[in-house]
Amino acid sequence: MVFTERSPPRATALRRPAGRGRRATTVFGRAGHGRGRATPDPLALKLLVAGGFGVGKTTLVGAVSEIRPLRTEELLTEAGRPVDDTSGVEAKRTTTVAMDFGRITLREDLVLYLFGTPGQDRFWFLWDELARGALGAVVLADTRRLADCFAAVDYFERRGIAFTLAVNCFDGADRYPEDAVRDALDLDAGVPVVLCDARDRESVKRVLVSVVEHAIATGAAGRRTA
Ligand SMILES: Nc1nc2c(ncn2[C@@H]2O[C@H](COP(=O)(O)OP(=O)(O)OP(=O)(O)O)[C@@H](O)[C@H]2O)c(=O)[nH]1
Ligand SMILES: [Mg+2]
Repeated sequence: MVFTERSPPRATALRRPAGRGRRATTVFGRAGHGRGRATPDPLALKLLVAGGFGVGKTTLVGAVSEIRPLRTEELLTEAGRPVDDTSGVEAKRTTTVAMDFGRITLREDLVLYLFGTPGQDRFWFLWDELARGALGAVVLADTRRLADCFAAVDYFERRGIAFTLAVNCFDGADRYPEDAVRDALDLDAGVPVVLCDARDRESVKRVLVSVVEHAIATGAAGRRTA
C-alpha cells in the first residue's frame, strides 16, 4: 500500500499488521585505547540505517559520514527488473548488496558508527549480523511506498531495538503530518517520527540525534521498570 496524490493517508487503509516485541538490552561501548589518558576515548555507538528498497539509506550514510563511506553497490540489471521496483526513484542505477558503513562524531565524546542495511528482501539474512550490538536504528520511509518499511519496523519492534522513523521527503512526494505517518504505521507513542532529507547532512544529524536520545531514554525507562 502506498500514499499517492489521489489517495491521502487513511489510517485504516494503511495500517501495518499488528505484531509487538519485547525490549532487548542495548549495547554501549568505549574504545579501550585511551585508558589512563586525560581525555577518555569517545563513547562509540552502533546505529543501523534500515528501510525498504531505494528509500535513500546509502544516500543518508554518505551524506553524514566524515570518512569515505564503505559501499557495496552493484548495478541493477534487466534480470532484476521484476523484483527491483524503482518507481519513484527511476534514476536509481545501483543497489546495496551487503551494507553501507560510515562514521560521524556527534560530539567530541560521542562517535556513531552507521551500518546501512541492504533494502531488498533477498538480503534479509544479513540483518541479524548487522543488528548485533546496535544501540538503535533509523527506519527510513518514503511516503509514496510506505508499506516497504513495515518489515523493518516489525524487525526492530520484535527485537526491542529503539528506532526513529525518518520520512525521507523526496522532491515531488506529498508531505504528511508526523501523526498521520505514526497512525499509518501503528507506531508506539514514544517512537520519534522525523521528516528529513537524506541528502542533507544537518537534516540527517537531527535524525541521528533523535535515535540516540530515544534509545537512551528507552534504556533508562527499561532500567527503571526492571
Ligand atoms: N530527490 C531525492 N532523491 C533521493 C533522496 N535520497 C535518495 N535519493 C535518490 O534515490 C535513489 C535511491 O537512493 P539510495 O541511497 O541508493 O537508496 P537505498 O535505500 O540505499 O537503496 P537500496 O540499498 O538499493 O535499498 C538514488 O538515486 C538517490 O540519488 C532524497 O532525499 N531526495
Ligand atoms: Mg543502499
